[in-house]
Amino acid sequence: MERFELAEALVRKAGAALRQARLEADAVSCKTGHQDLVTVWDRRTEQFLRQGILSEFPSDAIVGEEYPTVSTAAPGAVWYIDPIDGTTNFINQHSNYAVSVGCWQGDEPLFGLVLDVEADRLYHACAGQGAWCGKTPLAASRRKNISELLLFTPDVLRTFLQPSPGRQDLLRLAQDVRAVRSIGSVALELCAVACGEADLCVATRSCPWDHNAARIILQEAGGAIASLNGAPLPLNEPGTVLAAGSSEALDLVLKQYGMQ
Ligand code: 2AM
Ligand code: CA
Repeated sequence: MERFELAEALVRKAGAALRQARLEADAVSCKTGHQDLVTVWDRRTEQFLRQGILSEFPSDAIVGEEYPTVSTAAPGAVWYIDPIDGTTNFINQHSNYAVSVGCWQGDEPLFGLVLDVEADRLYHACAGQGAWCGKTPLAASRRKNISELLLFTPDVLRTFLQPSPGRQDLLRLAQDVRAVRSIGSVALELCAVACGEADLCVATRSCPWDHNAARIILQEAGGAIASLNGAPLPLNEPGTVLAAGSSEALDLVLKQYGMQ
């Protein structure tokens, strides 16, 4: 089985299991605090994905949220996996959470898959072949007037209410756009930009497993992504994210609100 076909089968199977999951109170624990949670289902699902990938591609490397990176000296490909992106939503809503799997060969994207589990919407893209939700091709927004843009962010508190020093311009951006919305899942918010349901996404902390699958989908849909200071988004480090429907819209936001 090729990597993409394997990934799709694993993601769909993981999603089916999560839809059936029922959370016991003791299945939830805090990582760094009461706003940073993990469940037995995050760990179980990541183990399922890791075992499925490594049984077919034992030389590949895996970077996931819940377990240490598995790497070989010269990995065939590197997989970035988030078993549940939007764990808080999984716990409180049982909706608006995703399974995210991205695969890269060195600096080159191979494919990305993001499953909106409860909606059973599978976003996917293979490099050079466009972005899709099921059989529907995705096209990101072409809007360029700031006052018409819908901005998504996974974290309203840290992005706008408690911005880091030097990022106060984010509040001015929030005031200038048409409206601000929050889903609470970086992967789903980037996919919302990819399909034109949002025009911008700002995340002040995002990890490789949060965004490395969805960034492929977004770019294949015509969108653009960078760090908040305009630098290229690193593949292997956590950081900030600014995504837009087009490189023109991204440049415009960087020019008017860019944070150095
Ligand atoms: P998670 O659900 O996989 O933890 C809103 O909380 C979004 O930010 C989610 O995509 C969430 O991913 C992510 N997130 C939560 N805590 C984070 C942290 N400490 N660093 C980076 N991303 C985080
Ligand atoms: Ca996660």
